[in-house]
Amino acid sequence: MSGTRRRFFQDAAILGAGLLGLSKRLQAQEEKRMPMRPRETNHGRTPAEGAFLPMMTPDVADLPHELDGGVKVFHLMAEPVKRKIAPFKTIEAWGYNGSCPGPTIQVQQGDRVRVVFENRLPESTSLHWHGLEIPIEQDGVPYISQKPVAPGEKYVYEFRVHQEGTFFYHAHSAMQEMMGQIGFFVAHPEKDYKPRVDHDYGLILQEWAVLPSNTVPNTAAMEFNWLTFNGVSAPMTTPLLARLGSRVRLRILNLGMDHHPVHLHGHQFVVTGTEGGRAPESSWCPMNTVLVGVAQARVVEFEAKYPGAWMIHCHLPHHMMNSMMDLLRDRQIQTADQTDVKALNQMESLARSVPFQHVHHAPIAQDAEGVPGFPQDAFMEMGMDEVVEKPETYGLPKNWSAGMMGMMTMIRVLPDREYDAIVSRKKMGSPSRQEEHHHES
Ligand SMILES: [Cu+2]
Repeated sequence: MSGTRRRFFQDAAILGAGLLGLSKRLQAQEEKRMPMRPRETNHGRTPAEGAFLPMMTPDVADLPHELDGGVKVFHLMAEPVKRKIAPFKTIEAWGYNGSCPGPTIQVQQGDRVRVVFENRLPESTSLHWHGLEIPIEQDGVPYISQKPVAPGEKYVYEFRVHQEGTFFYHAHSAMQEMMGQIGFFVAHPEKDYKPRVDHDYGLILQEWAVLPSNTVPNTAAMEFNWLTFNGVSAPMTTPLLARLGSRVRLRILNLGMDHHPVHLHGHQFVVTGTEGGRAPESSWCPMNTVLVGVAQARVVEFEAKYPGAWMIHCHLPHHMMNSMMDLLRDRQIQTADQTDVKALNQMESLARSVPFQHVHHAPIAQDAEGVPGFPQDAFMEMGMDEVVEKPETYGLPKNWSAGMMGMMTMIRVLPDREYDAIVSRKKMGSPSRQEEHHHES
């Protein structure tokens, strides 16, 4: 086997490996989130007066609030966070309330909001409310609008939200942003947008440079080897669910060093809003790929007309992959003196140690070695359906996870019966074992 091909065996192990399951804790949080949830979908039902359809942030919890004389009070703590972004890769990021990205804040236009902020980082920080029109003393810029919040100190932000739209909070310090300090701040409109949607989902786009044998992102790097939606790489990203025939809103938010063209399969969407709020309907035009620039949000809506598991992913080819390094778990691997058999064995032993139970690679031609350029994507596919199994993956085709890497998720458009079956599995809180999976290679 050629050296290049050997390298690809090893890369395959890594790229395939860069992927895994939602923690039980987060899943539990997701189940009990949104006490104000008025409806799951709008199928014939309308939300109660003053209620709104909450946005779901897959793999990230919502921040609960309490009421103090009509003021919605939130408690937010900046702190170091361990985040499992792939089965064998946990990074030491910074975030809020044990989560990276931070928990989602949802309010309604007109609300008065108080955020009691505590700094548990080893250095000073602050909170900036990106896109919100609020008094200068609430703007969260160190030295300009406030004193930096020192380690161990608290700071109280309070303002009325007169806007509607998809906003976010983040530390106003560049390196802290790249350590993961961001979260959604969604302001639902006083009156529902028209047309109304049945599902509302949020995705935060982040990128990380984590060197082999390291767990701490290198915030000075200009090249990124881990790409995440809501803090996890595919196929660890929890699939979005939509009823066949429903209307879906996706809010896509980017805070990193690159712009991401996010593409949806099988459907056309319209951009109905930006980080500045709702866009007039006269500006909507059909698309299926939207460029989400740094510090921007793009809100798109579409009718989920076609059943299937449809990809949602950044279309930059290297963002559809995970680690580009020769990295086997946390050690460098030797590529010399390898044979096909040894390389495959190495993939198998990685699979067992992670553990993802199955290593698959797609068939190759007999004369593959003789074709200049070979291999490209051969040997990158690694099925790990069981490791990333959760109710939302129930019923997907065998080895589905082999086709998902990096900044990628899917929306599963399901007829009522299948949709309801998954929702009831989520309510039971038990992942559903699928049929026995036999390893053919
Ligand atoms: Cu990208």
